[in-house]
Amino acid sequence: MTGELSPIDKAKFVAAKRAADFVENGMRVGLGTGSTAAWLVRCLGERVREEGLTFRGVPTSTRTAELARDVGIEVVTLDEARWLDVTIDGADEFDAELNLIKGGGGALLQEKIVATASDRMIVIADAAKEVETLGAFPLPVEVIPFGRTASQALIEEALVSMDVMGRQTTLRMNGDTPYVTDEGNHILDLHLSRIGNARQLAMVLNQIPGVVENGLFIDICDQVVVGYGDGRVEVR
Ligand code: ABF
Repeated sequence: MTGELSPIDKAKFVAAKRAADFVENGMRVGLGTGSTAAWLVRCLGERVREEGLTFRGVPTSTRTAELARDVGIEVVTLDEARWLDVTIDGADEFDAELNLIKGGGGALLQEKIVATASDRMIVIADAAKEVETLGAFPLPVEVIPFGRTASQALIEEALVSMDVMGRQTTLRMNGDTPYVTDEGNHILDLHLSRIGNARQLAMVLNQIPGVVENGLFIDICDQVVVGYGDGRVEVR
């Protein structure tokens, strides 16, 4: 399944493989999106095929749903599962309090809904994702297409009033057209460099009309499985 991996892919793989061992028969499991989560889905598929592991997976994107079905995982919707035992997902950044920036992969809305409908959320990440203060990674904010420029202006105004460092906001593109999420929305990336008060920023952003959700995951993650390029894994 792995072949010859680069150190970064090895780090993602070993974190994902360790986290896959947390899944037990009969569980309902949220399946994240992104390259690290894709390793998780493949590892779980291997356990289904080789050990006869039985569980139901709730994917957080159409990409993950496709991969999960391909590797033999039983896929159900969140409404069918109702509540989840655990969600395992990647992240763009995590800090010492296990707060996160997510959404670089464009799936933050379903990821947040699924993670908050779970008893436990576990992040799998390579060690480069750890930061002292969140914000070097552009913060994704999902907005509805209607009146997007008005929402963008209000976000910029909010950033000024909060005295956040770096206030540039850019519309995520897919070639010549705006990137469209699974929910038919657009994504604004906020280039902030450092987020002093992530909790407050998350609340302020979600008050702005047109904003559907932001990529700050505060007090949602319970555990991080960190992988290193030499194959070591740490569970925190
Ligand atoms: C998802 O995938 C996202 O929330 C995050 O943006 C991204 C991480 O991607 P990767 O695992 O490819 O680094 O988990």
